[in-house]
Parts: sequence; C-alpha cells; structure tokens
Amino acid sequence: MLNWLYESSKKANIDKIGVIESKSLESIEDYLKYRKTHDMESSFEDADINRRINPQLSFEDVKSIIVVAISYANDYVYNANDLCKLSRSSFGSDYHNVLESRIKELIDIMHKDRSFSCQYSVDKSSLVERELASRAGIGYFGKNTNIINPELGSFIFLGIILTDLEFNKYSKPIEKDCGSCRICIDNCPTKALYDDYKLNPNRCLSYISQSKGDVDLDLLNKMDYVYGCDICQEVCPMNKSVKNSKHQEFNDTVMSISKNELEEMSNREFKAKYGHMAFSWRGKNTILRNCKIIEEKHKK
Ligand code: B12
Repeated sequence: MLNWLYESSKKANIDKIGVIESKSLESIEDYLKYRKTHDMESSFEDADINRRINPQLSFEDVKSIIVVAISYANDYVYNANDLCKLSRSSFGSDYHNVLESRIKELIDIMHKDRSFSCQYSVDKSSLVERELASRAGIGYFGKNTNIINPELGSFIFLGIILTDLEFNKYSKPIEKDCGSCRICIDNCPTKALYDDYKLNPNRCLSYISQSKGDVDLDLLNKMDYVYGCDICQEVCPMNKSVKNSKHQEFNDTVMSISKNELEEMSNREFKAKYGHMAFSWRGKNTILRNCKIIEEKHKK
C-alpha cells in the first residue's frame, strides 16, 4: 500500500511523500506550553495547544496522516540592485496554490483505486506540520528548525492530508541531525536560533518582516529581506549541492521590489501585479515599511 502511495504521488508530480498513523503529538505538548510562557509563540499559530497536537480535532475520522513535500530550491542570484529582496519562498506563484493543486491531483488519482474521505491543507493547519513531516520521514529537523530532506535540502514546502484510510505499513523517520554544525545559529543576525533546535519567532526576521504595528526597531534594522528571511537556509551546507526545483511555477520571478514602485502604486495595483505571489498576503503597507528601512540603511 505504501508503494501505491509513492506511485500515485509521482503521477501527481509530488517530490516526497510519507504517511504516519494518526496519533496525538503529545511529545511536543510541553514545548508548546513552554513557548507560551516564554514569549516564543507567533501570532500565525493556533493558540489552542489541543488543536495543535490532536489531529482528531481537525478531522474527526482521521486514521492516517499523509505528508507531502515539493522543492522550491533554485540558484537565482540576487544582483546589486536587489536591495529589497523577497525570500525564495515567495518566488513565482504562491506555493499554497501550487502545492494544493498537486494535492488535489494526488487525491483524484488515489480515489480511482480506493474510496476514502480526507481533509488537506498547506501551511494553514492547526497541527504542527514540521513535526508531522519529521515523523513521516520527509526529512529531519535542522538547527534552523527547518525540515531538511537529505536529497532536496530544506527549501521544500509541506502539505498534509488527514484521511480515514488505514495503511498496512507506515513510513519511518530519518534518523539524522546536524551534528556539531551550527552555521545557521552563528549567521542569524538577530540570534533567533538556539543550540537545541529551537527558534524564537519574536526574534526571527522572517516573523518581524511580516508583523504589523509595533515591532522592535533594533531588530527591524537588521533586516535584509522585505518579506521573509532565508539567511539560516542560505548558509546551510545541506542546501549547497541540491538540484533546482522542477516546479516551473516558482520560476520567472520578481526577486525584489522597490520603495519608489510601491509608493506610486495603489493597493489595487499592488494586488493586480503581485497578488499571485505569496508575499502579497501581507499587503502593500507593511512591505513598503520594510522597503523604507532597508533603502535607508543602504544610504548610510
Ligand atoms: C508560524 C510559522 C512561522 C513563524 C514561526 C516559525 C517557527 N519556527 O515556529 C515564522 C514567521 C517565523 C516562520 C518563518 C518561516 N517559515 Co514558517 N510556518 C509557520 C507555521 C504556520 C507554524 C509553525 C509552528 O507550528 N511553529 C511551532 C513550533 C513549535 O514549531 P518549530 O519552531 O518548528 O518547533 C519544532 C522544532 O523546534 C523541533 N524541536 C524542538 N526541540 C527540539 C530538539 C531536538 C533535539 C530536535 C531534533 C528538534 C526539536 O520540534 C518542534 C516541534 O515540532 C508552519 C505551518 C504549520 N501549520 O505548521 C509554517 C512553516 C513551518 N514555515 C515554513 C517556511 C518555508 C518558513 C520560512 C522558510 C519562510 C521564510 N523564507 O521566511 C521561515 C523559516 C524560519 C525558520 N528558521 O523557522 C514551512 C517550513 C518548511 C520546512 N522545510 O521546514 C512551513 C511548514 C509551511 C509549509 N507548509 O511549507 N514560520
């Protein structure tokens, strides 16, 4: 049955797939509680810890969880004019749409052989997707907290399918870690990463670049990207010799944006030009705030 899943995923143009029996993620419950009391939770997460660890609260009939991944690795090089860089996760078409369409195709293919019900999501699940991906053998946790696949690296997006299908065999985790390497920790400009495979979102420039309202100006001034941040992945040795993504939707991309352009654009024009890209969800004003800070920094 695992082979059937692998073959179906190949037909749907999905790079990696794994499946686990649905169980509570109770081993991370204490860490989720710790993050709450130590100001390490981000506003992009479901604040209800039960929903974060209990798959049945998302899909009552769940028996198994399928985890999928597609690569968005590329070797595009930013040029000197790209002051206000977009992170690679925002290149090309919005990955939510791209991966969701692959998942829909996978479900259609699987439905030809078996009847089942399911619920899928990309990024938007209450469940901790990276924890599921690690258990399903998609990759292992890096010290930058990203899931690293030994062949594809960490520039991969994750999606999950909760299903009432039961499998006769399940995937196994990849037993690997970063050893003594701490390049990502040393290179994080805001010291958001800790030695023990943990990240503080409130210090992470990716989070800060997406936060509205009151943000710590000292941290904001260390920002190099107007949306997201890739420093901890760019420096990772596991991303050095990986193949470029075969998913064309992430090609032909704008890699940066400028303050002047945004200042001259209405919100509607912004949506019309950039609405298909992942960064646009944050809206023009926050991106413009970031552009101003970065361009000012480069004048000095
Ligand atoms: C909130 C969120 C963020 C927040 C907070 C990130 C965070 N680390 O929590 C912010 C805005 C900072 C963020 C940034 C990014 N994100 Co984000 N984000 C999410 C979201 C919605 C929830 C993450 C979450 O649950 N955090 C909660 C904590 C508990 O999770 P965690 O930090 O990963 O904690 C784990 C590890 O620390 C590990 N751990 C803890 N202790 C120990 C000890 C040992 C020994 C080991 C081995 C492991 C270990 O276990 C913990 C629990 O699993 C997920 C989608 C989802 N629904 O899950 C996407 C997701 C995690 N993000 C993703 C991406 C692509 C990014 C960015 C690369 C985007 C960018 N270019 O800026 C950056 C990467 C920054 C980084 N180094 O993590 C991908 C990750 C893909 C991958 N390969 O791992 C996801 C899965 C979205 C997707 N569907 O593809 N993100």
